[in-house]
Amino acid sequence: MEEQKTEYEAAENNLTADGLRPVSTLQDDAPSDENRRGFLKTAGIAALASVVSVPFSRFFPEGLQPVGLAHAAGGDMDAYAFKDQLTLLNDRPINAETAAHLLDDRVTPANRLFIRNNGQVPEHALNMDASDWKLTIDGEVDKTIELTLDELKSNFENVTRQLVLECGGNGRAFFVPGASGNQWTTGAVGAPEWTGVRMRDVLNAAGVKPSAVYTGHYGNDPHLSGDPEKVAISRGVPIEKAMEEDALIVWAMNGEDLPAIHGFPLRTIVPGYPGSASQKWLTRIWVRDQVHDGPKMGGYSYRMPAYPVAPGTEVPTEDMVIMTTMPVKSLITSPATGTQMTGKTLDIRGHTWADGDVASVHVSHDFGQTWQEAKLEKPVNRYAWQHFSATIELPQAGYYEIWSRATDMEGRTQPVTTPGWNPRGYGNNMVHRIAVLAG
Ligand SMILES: Nc1nc2c(c(=O)[nH]1)N[C@H]1C(S)=C(S)[C@@H](COP(=O)(O)O)O[C@H]1N2
Ligand SMILES: [Mo]
Repeated sequence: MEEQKTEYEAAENNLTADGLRPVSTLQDDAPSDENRRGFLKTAGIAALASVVSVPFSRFFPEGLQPVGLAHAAGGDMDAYAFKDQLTLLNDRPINAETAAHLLDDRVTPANRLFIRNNGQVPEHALNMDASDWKLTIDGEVDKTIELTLDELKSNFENVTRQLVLECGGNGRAFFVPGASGNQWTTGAVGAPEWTGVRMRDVLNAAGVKPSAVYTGHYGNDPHLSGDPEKVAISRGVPIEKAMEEDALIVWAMNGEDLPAIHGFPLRTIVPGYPGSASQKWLTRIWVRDQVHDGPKMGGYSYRMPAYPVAPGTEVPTEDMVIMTTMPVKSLITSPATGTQMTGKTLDIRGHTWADGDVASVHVSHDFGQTWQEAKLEKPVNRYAWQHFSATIELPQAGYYEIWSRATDMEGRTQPVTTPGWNPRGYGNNMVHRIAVLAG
């Protein structure tokens, strides 16, 4: 791959496919001249500046934040500072996504994992202080239990798994008419390696009663309003999902403590479900005898129409049902969209995931008129993403879109356009598209 990379030049002419932002200008390994590098390294700042409008911020020296920006969202911005070139969609609460080519690593590094916050980062997390941390399991259990972090780590079998975390709203930006919420394009997804314990082991230690039907997860992130009575978000999953082998309570990402902004010291990871089931700053799991009704479980939040609706329909909320499994998807992570190549032979690679294994990935260079099967690797474990690669011989010099389309074990495949419009723009798993110039 190294060789191919050096053949590429980032296109200067903002190559885009419809709905694709040009990310060629963010590619950190392609251009060589010094000015350009300077620009590239401050691209993150430029992205920040676009939110609060700091003129000329793109010329700031590397590592320097424009004055006033660091405290735009209190200490939360400090907790964000370690991120590498994410696209900031909102700074209060912080929401940021990762350009596809920055997700090229097999295991997503912490500094390239998207951020989805509904509230503020709690103070104890900002200070990386877990000394008084306790996790409570209560509700439909034989006995309420309270565990310290040390007890959690030593009383249960520790497991390490690579698991995909994806926001239910990933892809929202492509729906027409648009849906309110963070305008995620393709980057609200990642697959770090998580270490923790199985949720079921912890629930079983409390003794799950037959009356249990759902979990309710609580963290201690302050509501945006600062009102201590208000909960930023509290979602849960059917008890059968919580009892699955790969539903975890974790304290580490890629072998290190969870970063403050990703839930230090503890969070759930419920793979296969929308990311909102993976509660950060976890303090309590309330086992419920009914479907959990915490904030963001009702209305249009993480819910889809029970039947197909015409785009723009005002669906009555009683006709909305809770999203469960996330659909099959793929992402081309190399080359970056907007790449200009010198030859006509294109090596591409990326990741694919589903609720279970992916059966196949196909790629197209002609808008889906013909498809070629990609090489697909097995996942390192269930719910990890799988890697695919392909060599595409382009017929002649010119502009191409490269599409990737994955198919799951049930034969469900990614649509070439946005699937089922819904009020909040969830579950968009349309094919991934990048643009390249050949020759
Ligand atoms: N306590 C708490 N947990 C939370 C959230 C939140 O705002 N507060 N956001 C949820 C949503 S919607 C998503 S997609 C994931 C994002 O996890 P990340 O920020 O670590 O990528 O966290 C989930 N867990
Ligand atoms: Mo989310």
